[in-house]
Amino acid sequence: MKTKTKRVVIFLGTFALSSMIAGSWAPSALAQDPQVIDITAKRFAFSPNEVHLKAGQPVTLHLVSEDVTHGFFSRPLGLDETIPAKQSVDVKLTPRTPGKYSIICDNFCGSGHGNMKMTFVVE
Ligand SMILES: [Cu+2]
Repeated sequence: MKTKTKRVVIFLGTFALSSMIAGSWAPSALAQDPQVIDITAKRFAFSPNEVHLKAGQPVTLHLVSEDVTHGFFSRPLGLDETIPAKQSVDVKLTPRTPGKYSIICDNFCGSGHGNMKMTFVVE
């Protein structure tokens, strides 16, 4: 009986300690790692088509082309990337000014190329 009570106390103590560690460490670790946003380019669309970002918060854009070479261009955001055919490229971005930004494919990729765009919404 005594041993069982001891075990319960140890169990609860361990649980409380791990909760405290998780509570104090997890949020700061999350705040330090830039958020990774996966964006896929494929004739003639980006997926997802709209991404929401927070002003001042750094993100890493993981851009993947599933077929041919695409562009990823937005003058106001300072983006001018080439995503090589069937490859990926990582781009760091810290948007500063809230607003809606269009990103276009600026590398001719076929007949629907002119409509290949997506939106970043910076809040
Ligand atoms: Cu294109």
